Amino acid sequence: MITVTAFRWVPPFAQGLVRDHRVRWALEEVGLPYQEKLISVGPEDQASEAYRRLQPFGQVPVYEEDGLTLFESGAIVLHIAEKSEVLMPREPAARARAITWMFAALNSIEPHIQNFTAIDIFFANEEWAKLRRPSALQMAEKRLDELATWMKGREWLEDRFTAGDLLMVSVLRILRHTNLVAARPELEAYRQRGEARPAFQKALADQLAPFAKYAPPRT
Ligand SMILES: N[C@@H](CCC(=O)N[C@@H](CS)C(=O)NCC(=O)O)C(=O)O
Repeated sequence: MITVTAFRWVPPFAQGLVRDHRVRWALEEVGLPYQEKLISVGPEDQASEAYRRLQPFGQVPVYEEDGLTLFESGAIVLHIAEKSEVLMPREPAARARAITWMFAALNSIEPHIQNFTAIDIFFANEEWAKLRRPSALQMAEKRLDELATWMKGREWLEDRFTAGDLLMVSVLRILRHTNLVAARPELEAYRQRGEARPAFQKALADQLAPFAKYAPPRT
């Protein structure tokens, strides 16, 4: 049985965005059952020697399958995608294009979006963050504009949904605290198409379920 490690609870800003969602989504798309292993945010689980052997950086997700342990959501989604044509075309050129878009999502888009989002979520009141924010926003917007141009007249990044779309939509969702995606109709429609997939919705519900159960008591 496949096991995916996820957090038992995270603060609201992260709920629905934790990177195990991408892995759950991929598993739902290809129809592979899995069980979740829930860990706590904080040193007890994340910094333990046992967990670091699974995930050197103490992060989620971790993926375990028949003695194979993987970390890095992109690598895990690729591993799952290789199991089914649903996420990865068999034809070599189409496969290479799908993988290209996986890297584009994680290398060319996500770092800028994440950098900008971290400023807003974690450092908004810091003086340095106020100075840095405009240029971080500019870089994120540049990439979004370029992606929106590519998406004109397209339903998916290529001629069908692939693991590249799964990661790209996941990355765009990180900006949900802004109107940056909504302001670009091609990207907004694309995001909505991705989120409308039943596999996406199931994965989201499954990530959110423990958060309600393990929410810390209100003070
Ligand atoms: N590049 C990694 C990033 C994983 C990551 O950032 N995980 C976050 C949750 S979305 C995490 O575990 N954060 C806690 C921490 O870094 O201590 C991946 O894609 O798997």
